[in-house]
Amino acid sequence: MAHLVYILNGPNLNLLGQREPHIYGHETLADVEAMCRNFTEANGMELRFHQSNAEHQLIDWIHESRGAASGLIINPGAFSHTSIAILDALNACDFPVFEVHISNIHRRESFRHHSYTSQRADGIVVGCGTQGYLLLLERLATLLRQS
Ligand code: CA2
Repeated sequence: MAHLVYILNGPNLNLLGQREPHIYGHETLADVEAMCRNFTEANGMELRFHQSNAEHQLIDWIHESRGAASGLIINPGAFSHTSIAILDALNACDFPVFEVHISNIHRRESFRHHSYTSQRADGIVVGCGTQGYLLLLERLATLLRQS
């Protein structure tokens, strides 16, 4: 059976490609989804790709992934810096969890330097643009091949 992978995106990531291209680039979230889908289809994986501006919705998707998914990649957006609730939900997942940030949060405002959700992440990619999603899918595919 194909491994199921969740990719979750937090608040304001629906605006990707529409504003602040100097920080987030020109690609839209639909472009990111298409890129991820190409990868998962080519590697025999199934993908659920979601975005929400609501903390509870992200938590519900994390709960849904439990018992169903083989791995999860999350860009929690600004919730990384605020949400113990999302960290608690991720802590209830027993498969590989990865965190991605399009921008280099460590080179930005100090309030972006700390991420609660990173405490659960098995790996983190920051500052590699939208390619970070693909780098983490590669990592997940490697881990799943080894398991
Ligand atoms: O670099 C990232 O991926 C972030 O998770 C993006 C978040 C930000 O709050 C985090 O600190 C780092 C912001 C989401 C994107 O917001 C946009 C706002 C306007 C135009 C385009 C995107």
